[in-house]
Amino acid sequence: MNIGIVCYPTFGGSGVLATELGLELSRKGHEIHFITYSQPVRLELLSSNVHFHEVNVPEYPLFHYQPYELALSSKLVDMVKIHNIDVLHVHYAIPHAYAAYMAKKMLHEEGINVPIVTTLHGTDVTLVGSHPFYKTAVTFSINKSDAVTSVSQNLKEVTQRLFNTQKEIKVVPNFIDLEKYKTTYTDCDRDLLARPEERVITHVSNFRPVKRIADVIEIFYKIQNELPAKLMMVGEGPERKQAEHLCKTYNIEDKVVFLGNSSEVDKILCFSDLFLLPSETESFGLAALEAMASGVPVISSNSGGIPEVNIEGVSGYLSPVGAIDEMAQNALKILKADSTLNTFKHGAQVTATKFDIHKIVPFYEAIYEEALKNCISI
Ligand code: GMT
Repeated sequence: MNIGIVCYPTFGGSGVLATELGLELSRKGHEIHFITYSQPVRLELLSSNVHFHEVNVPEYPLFHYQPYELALSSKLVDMVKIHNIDVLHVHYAIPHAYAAYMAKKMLHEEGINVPIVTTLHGTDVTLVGSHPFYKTAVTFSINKSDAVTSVSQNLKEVTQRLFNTQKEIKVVPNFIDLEKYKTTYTDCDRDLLARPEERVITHVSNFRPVKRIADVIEIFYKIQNELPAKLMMVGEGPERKQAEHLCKTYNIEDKVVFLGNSSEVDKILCFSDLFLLPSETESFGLAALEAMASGVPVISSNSGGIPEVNIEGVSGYLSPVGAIDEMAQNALKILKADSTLNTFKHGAQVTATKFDIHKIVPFYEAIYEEALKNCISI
């Protein structure tokens, strides 16, 4: 199949997932066309069946806001025609599903019928999409997609509730390429970052308020009061400054390493002992799954789709949002004895196998096939 993938090309989970999906589909013999405003960060290599088409939005002084969805829909029309794209898979409803609908409509005028598969990733529904300024267009885009998927059962239920839509939503969870997370402790530069007796605790995110970065620091503060530990903060975002300030206030600056964005998260995870994800909400928590695949147990909040990924007492522990004391106590329960830590490491790795890329990607292929068969004519 010739598949067009539209996504945000950044470090965010939706872009990472869309990129890994495209790469796996290409390995399975499909022709993949990434269509977005810059080359996706995890797309290091293009090959004979992986292509990247840049969407350009020319600056024009009259426009206070540059019309990205207009440029994207024009580009989609061109790419579908030039590359005979069979199906368009758009990740994140805003504005991708909307732009794809416009492209579909324009193509229809020329006698070309292309199905649109929309994957909802979370904040496109929970935080942004349900805002009254966007809700009408997002509801329309969901209803007009040929197929809609969500990354967790929880996100499906939230979408149906918030958008009052009868549209069938298929749950296709995030997945992981387990091969990539097989690096062993000895392959990593642990010595550069922590002493042998220190437990290594890691957090990876885009440091948005929804991640509750202050909770990460406070949980770590309580942990390091009880045992030697280091905190690896991976990512960039609006809350980073405040987090650095908090470390100063708690006088733990020497124990917290801010590593910035990294495309080698697996190399940091391979020497981590614990992952913290105390998010306000999380449709799935791909970052937690990446940690688990590396054998890193997870201390998380119990909101959104996280309980579908992190299993209480097996891969880690879950607590109500903001329950910092409980999260720190649970972390210590895991970290204090090597034997307990090893049991949880094993539990995390086994739980992650449920989301093996080879089990999940065929669901998307089946959805494309079905969408092609039943493409809604407009
Ligand atoms: O977590 C983020 O802020 C990034 C965000 C995105 O849209 O890129 O991630 C969302 O999609 C991921 C992939 O499906 C999910 O694993 C994340 O849980 C979800 N984030 C939230 O719901 C906050």
